[in-house]
Amino acid sequence: MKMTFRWYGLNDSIPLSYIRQIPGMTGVVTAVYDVPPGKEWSRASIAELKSACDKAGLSMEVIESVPVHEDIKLGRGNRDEYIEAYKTNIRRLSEAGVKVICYNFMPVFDWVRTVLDKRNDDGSYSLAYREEDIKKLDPNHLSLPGWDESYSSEELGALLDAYKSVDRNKLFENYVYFLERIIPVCEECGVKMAVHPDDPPWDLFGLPRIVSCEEDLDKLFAAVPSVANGLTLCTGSLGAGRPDLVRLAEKYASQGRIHFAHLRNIGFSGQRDFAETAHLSACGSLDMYAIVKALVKGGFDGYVRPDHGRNIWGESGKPGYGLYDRALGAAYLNGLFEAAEKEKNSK
Ligand code: DNO
Repeated sequence: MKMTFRWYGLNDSIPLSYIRQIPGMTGVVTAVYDVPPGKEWSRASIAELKSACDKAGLSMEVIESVPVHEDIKLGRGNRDEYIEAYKTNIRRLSEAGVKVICYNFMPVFDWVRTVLDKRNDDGSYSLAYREEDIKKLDPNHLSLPGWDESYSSEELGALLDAYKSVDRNKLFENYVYFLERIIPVCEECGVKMAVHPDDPPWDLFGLPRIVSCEEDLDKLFAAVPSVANGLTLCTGSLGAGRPDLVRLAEKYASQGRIHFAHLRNIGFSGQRDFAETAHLSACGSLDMYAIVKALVKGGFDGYVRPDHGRNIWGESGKPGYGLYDRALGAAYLNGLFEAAEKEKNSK
């Protein structure tokens, strides 16, 4: 296992030197943030990030994300142009030593929460999701916390309209079309794609989501069997759908499909209501030790990062991405891996 930490590039308020001081930290997970989806990342911007990481003594082997242009998901006529740019990005990133690319295939929205600053009893703040609050929202006039509103309301309306003719099957077809073109490039240059599951793992605002559960993942891997077509096991995202995460972790790890793991805990307060908690098993609904043991048992040897932390100790960090609670998460997860790996090796 290689422990990593998400870092939002040179504008991140958390310096690389702090990240380096977290015990066991080997590298960062980052991206070029100032290029719109579907465009090429210049070699110079990739090199700038890489050289900052090198100087800090941290690797840059995982990119999160190279976003997929909506026209690829919609299967529009000009998708090939965006797919070509994606291939170029894969090649350029591999030249810089990148091994894994985390991305998602969620239409329009990435992760969605209804609250970014839920105050917990201990005075910390967490991200949370309440289905009832989502139902109250008008998708055409959305104001979602954390969503950067990259579209004007006209653009968003047009996009939502365009998706009316894209059902689950069509979206899946478009997904396979994309993978069939990029996976050979990944194989050629030793890069693994690691899809991030839908977060939360159900349809939102009438938009289909097709990477939500075991059945979806099995279908995806059967359609494009190369192991370069792999998974980011995000326990909080997949876990919100209440699958047997322990079984899934072992199953996909033993298939060699898990290239990256986002480990975090959530606490349920209703069937589709949850809040993000501290990483510790006792703080939430997921058994993090059992999940880590299952990963190790399945032979997982990929990258891990502590996912979303709470805001604690007066920090007002980017929601989910402050320093302190993620550092505590990394220390805890390192402990779980040490225990699971030693137990495995002693058998
Ligand atoms: C949220 C993240 C996601 C993830 C993307 C990957 O905190 O886990 O935004 O980076 O879905 O493309």
